[in-house]
Amino acid sequence: MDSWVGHEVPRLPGRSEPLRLFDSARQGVHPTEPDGPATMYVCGITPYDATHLGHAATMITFDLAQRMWRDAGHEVRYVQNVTDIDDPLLERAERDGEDWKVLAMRETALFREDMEALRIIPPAHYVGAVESIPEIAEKVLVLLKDDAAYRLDDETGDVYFDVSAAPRFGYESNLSREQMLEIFPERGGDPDRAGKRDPLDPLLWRGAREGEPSWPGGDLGPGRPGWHIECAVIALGLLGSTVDVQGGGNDLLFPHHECSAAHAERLTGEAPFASHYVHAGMIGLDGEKMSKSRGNLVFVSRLRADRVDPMAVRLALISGHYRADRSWTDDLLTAAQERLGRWRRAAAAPAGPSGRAFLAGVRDRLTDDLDTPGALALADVWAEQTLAGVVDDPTAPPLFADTVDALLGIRL
Ligand code: 5CA
Ligand code: ZN
Repeated sequence: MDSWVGHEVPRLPGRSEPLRLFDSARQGVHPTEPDGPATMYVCGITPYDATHLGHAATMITFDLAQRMWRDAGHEVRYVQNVTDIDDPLLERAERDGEDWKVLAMRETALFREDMEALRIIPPAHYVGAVESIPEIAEKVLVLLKDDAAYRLDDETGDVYFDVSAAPRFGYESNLSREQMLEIFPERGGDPDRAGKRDPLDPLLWRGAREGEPSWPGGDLGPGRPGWHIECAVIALGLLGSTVDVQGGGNDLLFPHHECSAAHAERLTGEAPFASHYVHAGMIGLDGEKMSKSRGNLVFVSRLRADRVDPMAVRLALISGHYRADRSWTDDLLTAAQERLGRWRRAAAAPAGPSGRAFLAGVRDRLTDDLDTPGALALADVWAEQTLAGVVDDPTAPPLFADTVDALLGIRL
């Protein structure tokens, strides 16, 4: 499907050092080491509601990674999916008496507009689950033939992955079996389904049901794909057998990323599927996770409709570190609006303290696991000194503006 439209990214003098990121599997910060182009797969939206600030924060996180890789001289191959067929989408369409396809198209279109407004560099491939179904069905058949999957012994046609076919299962999330069993049903899993070999076995293919959309699955029979295999197959098809980064919010740590890695590794024989599993913290409102099911959402499109500058929204979201679960508040937005105003006034000044030193400082902070609070603090100091009239370098204000544009995605 179509991605969104990108913006020109200013080129900066010099290069940054290799980007270091926290890998959930190894539980530590490690350098990314792209071999040729940097490859990244990010788990995108399930389009049954508008983009909220949590989605936006996660997309901004991986946008920053892409910006740092580019700044280090890498070509970036970035793929993002849209889960445009899944239970939550069908349930919402049913509740609202709407066609699920129309709902998905509308919310995906709104997401694209939000991403453009937030100056997120578009992925090279923006891929729907629906358009990937033939490829997914083919890979499920491969897993079946390989004895890594099995058909339930009933009339449903449902196919499950056998987690015993993944000897390292659990390495990505570092959870104990007890913890996995607790989380699995909260995140779409069905541990109590009769006939499964292991309660943790995830669904690969859901056989056609009366009243539900289904697609021909060849030898699999008609049905639709499970969630984790969707991301594994899309990533493998477009990025090769391993990726530098698999990304998403930390709600995807388990079972989603654990299972998609297990599927991918079984299909390719190569492990780990991702060199870095990178997880963004949850954005909450008033101390609660922002989620469609809780109904406590702040939509990017709503803020845009209220004429809030998207750059202030972006700045507010990156004022905290990407890995921290954090809350959206009115004060956070007000502070970002004031900060943006100060930076804009400073960028318009005739001169300021060294732009090169500022650029080096921002590169240093962002290559260190995307330390945006550190980078923002440097920009605050630079702006403060400029506005106080520490007149020095006339090339500094344009370089300041280019640096925050290219590396932080904030257009002044
Ligand atoms: N379609 C699947 C991924 S394959 C999905 O999780 N969709 S989603 O619409 O629920 O979320 C889209 C992306 O935003 C995911 O990466 C998810 O981890 C992230 N996300 C969801 N809620 C939040 C939140 N409150 N804060 C931060 N990120 C979030
Ligand atoms: Zn995913």
